[in-house]
Amino acid sequence: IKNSKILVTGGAGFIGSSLTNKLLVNNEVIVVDDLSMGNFSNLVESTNLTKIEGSVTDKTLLEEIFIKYNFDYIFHLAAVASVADSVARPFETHLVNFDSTMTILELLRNNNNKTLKRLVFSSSAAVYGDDPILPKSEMSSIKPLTPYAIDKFASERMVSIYNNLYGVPTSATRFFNVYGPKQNPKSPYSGFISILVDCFKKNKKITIFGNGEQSRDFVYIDDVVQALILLATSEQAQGEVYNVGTGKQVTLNELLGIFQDISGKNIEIVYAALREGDIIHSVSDIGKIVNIGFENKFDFKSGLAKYLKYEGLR
Ligand code: UD2
Repeated sequence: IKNSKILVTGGAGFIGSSLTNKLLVNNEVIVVDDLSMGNFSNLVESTNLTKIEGSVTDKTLLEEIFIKYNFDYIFHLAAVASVADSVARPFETHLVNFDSTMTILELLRNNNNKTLKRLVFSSSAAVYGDDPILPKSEMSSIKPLTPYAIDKFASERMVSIYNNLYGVPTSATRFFNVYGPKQNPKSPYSGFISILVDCFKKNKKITIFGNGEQSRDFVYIDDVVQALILLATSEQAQGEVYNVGTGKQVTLNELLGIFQDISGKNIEIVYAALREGDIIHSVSDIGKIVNIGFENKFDFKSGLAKYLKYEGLR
């Protein structure tokens, strides 16, 4: 993507800031973030960058932004990413995780979106729920089990329907477990790897919920940024949803072993009861996105090695 005007909601967060820093090299980027999990210090300084502190639930703010700018691309990444938070506050998180998508879609429909080439919505593997059939492909059954998963699925369907009915060009991703620099470890429901690194730096024990034999498809942030840009620019991707993962699963115990190998240090582990609602295994089928040109640049070991180098742990 070059010489474009781009909106990144949640652009100060983990995935949003990584994407924005990459886009800023050749484009003008407007970031909207309420700084609930993100931080503007995640972003590089650039004359191409406009930072707006505000919430995507603020319709007046979004209206003003859409009047001021004609975007070529929009990446809607702002969300309450904690599944547990959605269970505790279903109504509030619905405003962020679903209503904001509707607001953006309506603004685009009413503006006749003359310049927009693509809106990319970020959904989640949470839409698959706890169906034990693996790997999860885009054709797998959908079993959203939490307000978070319902809102992600509804948003993902809604952007597709605005594409089909109103000609608003959209695509959607279903992220598996994303990790890498700038992931905020502050919540107990932050990414496991960010919590592990944080515990390690602070000399704290890591708690493993269950026996550590549960597995996830951990995908490195650079590959996720690559996937987002691919979905924004691929003609074939218009109106479609894609898994973003590696297609490989790693158990938490394996992960700890690799972590200790790379860092050369031991980490103290405490075992606790399995988290309620935790799924045991999760892994993506990435055939669909590979078909449009995606290729992981990082496997789990090389991704974790790059992350630990960034953190100064190797
Ligand atoms: C991920 C997403 C979530 C949603 C979900 C869909 C992240 C951060 N969360 O949740 O937004 O999309 O997938 O299925 O990517 N664990 C520990 N100790 C800890 C923290 C976690 O043992 O201190 C375990 C946890 O019980 C789970 C595994 O580590 O078995 C991964 O946990 P997570 O919170 O990183 O991600 P997940 O898959 O629950």
